Amino acid sequence: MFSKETYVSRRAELRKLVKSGIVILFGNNDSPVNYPSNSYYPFRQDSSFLYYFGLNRDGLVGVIDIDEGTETLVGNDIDIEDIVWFGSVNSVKDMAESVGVANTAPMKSLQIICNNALKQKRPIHFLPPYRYDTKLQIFDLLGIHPNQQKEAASLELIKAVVKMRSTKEPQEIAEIEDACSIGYKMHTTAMRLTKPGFTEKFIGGQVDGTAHSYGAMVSFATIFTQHGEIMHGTPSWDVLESGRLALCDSGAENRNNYCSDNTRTYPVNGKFTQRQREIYSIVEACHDYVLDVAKPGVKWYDVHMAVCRLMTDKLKEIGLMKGDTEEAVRAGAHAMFLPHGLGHMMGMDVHDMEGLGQNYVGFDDEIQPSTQFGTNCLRMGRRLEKGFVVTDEPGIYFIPALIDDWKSQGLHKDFINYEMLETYKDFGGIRIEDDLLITDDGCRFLGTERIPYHPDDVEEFMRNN
Ligand SMILES: [Mn+2]
Repeated sequence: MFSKETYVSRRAELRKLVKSGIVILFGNNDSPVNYPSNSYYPFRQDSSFLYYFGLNRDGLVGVIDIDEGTETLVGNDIDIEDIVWFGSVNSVKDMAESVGVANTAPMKSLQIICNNALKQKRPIHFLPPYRYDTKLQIFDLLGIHPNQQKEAASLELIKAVVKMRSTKEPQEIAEIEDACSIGYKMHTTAMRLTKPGFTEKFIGGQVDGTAHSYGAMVSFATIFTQHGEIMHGTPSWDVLESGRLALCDSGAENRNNYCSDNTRTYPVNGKFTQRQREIYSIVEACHDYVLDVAKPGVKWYDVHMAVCRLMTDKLKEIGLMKGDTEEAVRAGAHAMFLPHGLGHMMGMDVHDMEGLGQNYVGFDDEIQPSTQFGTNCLRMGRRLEKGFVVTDEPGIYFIPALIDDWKSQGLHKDFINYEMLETYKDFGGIRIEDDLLITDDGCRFLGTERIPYHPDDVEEFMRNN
């Protein structure tokens, strides 16, 4: 949690941006796993609520009446039974005071606040809800059916929140650096333990346990797999085999709810084969290229497309692609190998603010999302600004089903060497991912320690650990 002043000034800025009406920011509630009192642990607060109210407790709602200039923390104080089971916690009044909010009210008064605003036809601003209990709460309060709540969410509020959360404050950067340092420990733990004979489950569990032992949680479900070509390949019971590659995509969410997100791919037996090293070096070149070109004013969409062209050039050199590079990329042929985007915003959410809508977070009037296969997965296209944090995560994948599908249609056969590609069906996939901070005139990696990724460094690390 940051200082009281941080939250006071963020809310003041939000009031200025939204201009009029009532802003209601819903905090999250505990979420049951298999029966009501067995909740997912640890509790995860809503990120926008955290950004403006800083309080990491369930059952809270923040109300900002812009016209009247008042702020209210809505929530119920816990009763004696709760104290018996969970110990004492701060009162709602104390919590409000700690983040500079003057007023508090019990949860039942939220309906009265809403009824009054509705009667006066004042704008009520809320963000698109993503949890069903919040959707029900909004249904009760405002009478908007859950199916219509995404459309009914306030565009003014969404745009204001995106504008503020996109640019990270120095204290937020420090938190992301802290998450990256835990991420470093998670990844190097996996690299140290990866050896033939262990299961993916075991390594994945050690990665998660490393995050937990530093007081963090994972920023998303850990990916650890020998099937790197499956984008979200969670750890299976498969045993690690010599000669194959293991891909680990994981990150920490630190104690103040800031994330890291890195991917490394390495040989299970510690030594790349010639063919693995060839493909790996292309991904490495694409990953490093971004460092040279990402800076304020540059469209992330253009960086993504430049990486696609570089990758195509290099795949042509080894014979997997052919033809004119520009034409191949314009046609979308490269998506056979890179069917996802180069990177996404990162902050308190690992895909930062994704729930507010990709069109507002990653795109704008100037740059709209693409509908072409592959490029349509680019979550961020707009111009970079100082203080943005984005991930740089190119990859090359050999997806047997996609190869068969395109081949049978004769798709992009002028650009793809299907005969050669057939021999790569057992290869898997490679991704290298780091987190970038856009600076005054360029960018830099976040995290003080680099998880080894140059192929010689990877082999040396695995040999010595
Ligand atoms: Mn990522």
